[in-house]
Amino acid sequence: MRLRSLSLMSFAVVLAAGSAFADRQPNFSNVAPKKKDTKPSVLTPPRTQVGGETFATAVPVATLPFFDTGNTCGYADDYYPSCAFIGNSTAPDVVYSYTPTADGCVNVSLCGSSYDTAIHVYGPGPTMIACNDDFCALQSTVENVALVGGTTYYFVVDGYATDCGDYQIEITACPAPCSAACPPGAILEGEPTCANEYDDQYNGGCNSTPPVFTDLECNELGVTVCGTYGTFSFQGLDYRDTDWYRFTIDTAKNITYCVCGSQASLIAIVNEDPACNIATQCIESSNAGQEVCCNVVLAPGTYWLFVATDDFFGVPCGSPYTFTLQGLTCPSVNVESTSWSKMKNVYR
Ligand SMILES: [Ca+2]
Ligand SMILES: [Ca+2]
Ligand SMILES: [Ca+2]
Ligand SMILES: [Ca+2]
Repeated sequence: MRLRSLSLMSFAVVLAAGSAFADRQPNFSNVAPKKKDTKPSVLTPPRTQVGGETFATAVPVATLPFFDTGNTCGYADDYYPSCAFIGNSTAPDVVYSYTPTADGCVNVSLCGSSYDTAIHVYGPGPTMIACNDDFCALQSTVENVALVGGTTYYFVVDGYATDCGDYQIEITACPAPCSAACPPGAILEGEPTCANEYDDQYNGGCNSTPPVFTDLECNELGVTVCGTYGTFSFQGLDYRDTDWYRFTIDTAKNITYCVCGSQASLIAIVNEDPACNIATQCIESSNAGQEVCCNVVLAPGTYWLFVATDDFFGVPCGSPYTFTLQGLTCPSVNVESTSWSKMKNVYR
């Protein structure tokens, strides 16, 4: 399973539940949370049994995107999702096959299924190349599965332990990569490149003392900012560079915040709060080189944009990202309302 996706999901759930600030704050922190035990990722060869739907009788996928529904309960247990269960999982499974004509990459989602699913992917032959148990609650997704043209791959819809039920499978091509290269005319972040023992007092937002932000000015054409981020160690702990930008709107505006990060990124739009009680308008994560956007209609007020690496270690400092902010139009001068009053007087 992809840990960052999982942590994001728990974060979103925590936010929705509106629990105490103390529970939420670590998710925007620049310091890594304590490591959790994870399931072993040892790949086990598929455990083939007699009968049932197998690689040999897999349902072929002709083109992407592909969507199908079904129920696994009537099938035999032929394959073993080593990421989903330690021990003798006997959940029945269904197999789809796909032979891309060219090299590419797919995302496979079982979100929308009604039981505790697992997804595992094989190819060439019995080589497991991806496996996920829980991504969207108890349902499963694998992302960015690299495929080689001309090779046949097998997607196994499976269950946790002995679980079976109604499933939905969606196989889509990965989004086209974005470029984190800085376009001409963009605003440069200007923060020093992080390094071990770096202390971010530049735009560390609620992770700086006192909180500090980079202010963004309104621009009818949109705001483009080029910045850098990364991870480092500080007094023996894992940290990441978090960048917080601030803007104010005087009327409700439709704001679109899109980030292209060279690394897996976490982005958010946060309500300003002097006490740093984090309440998000939007939170999203992305894989490296894939654009991620927040689009929300915001009430008048001041907001923070958050961007950081999704990981707390292993990301080089100085890794670039570029973001655009659309909708941060300038306050209208009071001419319109005056004219409207005059108009009303004219037609009264
Ligand atoms: Ca199975
Ligand atoms: Ca599951
Ligand atoms: Ca930075
Ligand atoms: Ca920073």
